[in-house]
Amino acid sequence: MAKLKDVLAKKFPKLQEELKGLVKANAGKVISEVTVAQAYGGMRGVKAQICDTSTVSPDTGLIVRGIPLAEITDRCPEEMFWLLLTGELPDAESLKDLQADLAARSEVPAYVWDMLRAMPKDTHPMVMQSMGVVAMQGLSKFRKRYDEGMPKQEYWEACLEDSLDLLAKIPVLTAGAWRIRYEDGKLIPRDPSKDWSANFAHMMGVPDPSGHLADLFRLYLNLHADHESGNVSANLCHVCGSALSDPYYSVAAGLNGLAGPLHGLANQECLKFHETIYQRFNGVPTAEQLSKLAWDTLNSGRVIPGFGHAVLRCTDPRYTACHEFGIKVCPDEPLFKLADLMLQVIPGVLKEHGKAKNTNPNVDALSGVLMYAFGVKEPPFYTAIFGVSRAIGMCAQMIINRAIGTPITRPKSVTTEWIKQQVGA
Ligand code: HAX
Repeated sequence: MAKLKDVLAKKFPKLQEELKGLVKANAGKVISEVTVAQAYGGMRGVKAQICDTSTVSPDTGLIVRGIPLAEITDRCPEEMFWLLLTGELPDAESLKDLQADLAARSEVPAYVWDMLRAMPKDTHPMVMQSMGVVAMQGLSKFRKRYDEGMPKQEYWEACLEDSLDLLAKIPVLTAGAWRIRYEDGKLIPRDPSKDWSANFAHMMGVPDPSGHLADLFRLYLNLHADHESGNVSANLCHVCGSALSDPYYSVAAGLNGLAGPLHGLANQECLKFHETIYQRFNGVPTAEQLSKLAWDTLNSGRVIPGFGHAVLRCTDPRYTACHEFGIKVCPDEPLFKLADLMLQVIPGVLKEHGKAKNTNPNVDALSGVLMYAFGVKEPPFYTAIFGVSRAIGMCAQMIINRAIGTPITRPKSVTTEWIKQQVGA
């Protein structure tokens, strides 16, 4: 049995030494160039940030510490956290120890519930989640120790402490937000016999006689944890944390980016898209009807949610894992059938349209459909579930960044006038 902190305490000094040597020996070597199109185009493809937890290959998708995602979809989110941080999967005893540690840290302060209850009834769940996280900033051990003069070598330990606290509390906070926003407001206490994701399902209180919702959460919260560090949520957390803002501030920054419709909110948009189609056609439309509707959407200047990706050029393996789950447990659900029709029709339409570089479905194409099938019928909540999972990756990346002394992020911006002079325009 190993304790996560002890494993990291052994690994980090070696990593620090290795990186020091690597940078010293190769400081001037060029690893990337930036074109004018990239500078104006969201820095797509510019290699200028380090992330060792995971990498996204355009052709195969997410690879976690060298392991393709498809090989670890049966693991639980706590194992994913351990893997992201250490590069290895925990043994059964070490996993139990981490789970017990999380359980002991899970209490959310009463003032947070008061704050959530005081919000207007129509507050978006992402606002509740983000504000709930940032409202707990007063608990930050990183902040307290920094104020006491903590030396740099100890940053990662304080960051780990805060991350464990935050990861323990965020499912409780988010399930509570569900209860306040969509149910009678009465909170459901944790069940000590259940693990992190099963407890999340339990505390939401959605009836789950088949156990499929708990299984779905376990899969979903595992799949969405990390996607290297260039995506909006991880990148925002990375930048915010680089100023030594503590994990509460930094994860909240990431969650605010996740709330954008081109990123994490796409799962809400996607389910709404499915619902609209289903209502309009009073069931699953024909392929021709769906194709026409997709063209109308594109011609009116809107995107088709759940398709395309900034990096991937293949079907997202996270989509594939959700699809396999759906085939197993709810193949006859009407919205699942519609999602399958979308899979057959939309890539062809996007190809003919000729703009999207990737016409395949992404992670958000199916997750809402599955949540809906098992009783979570409020699309605005889907991104908050994503947030519970993404906090895992954001925290893992932040702990490593504090361990390797990643400095404050400060790329150089240039003016359009400078670009014109540079290219001789
Ligand atoms: N529907 C319509 N148009 C699309 C499209 C889609 N699904 N995907 C890409 N395009 C368009 C882009 O809007 C862009 O158009 P303009 O040239 O007019 O600006 C063009 O095709 C080229 O885009 P791209 O290079 O292929 O893709 P980007 O890197 O610019 O954007 C997005 C990637 C994910 C934002 C994009 O594919 C999109 O908007 N998809 C729909 C929203 C969505 O599903 N988002 C979730 C992505 C996964 C994720 O991060 N989840 O959290």
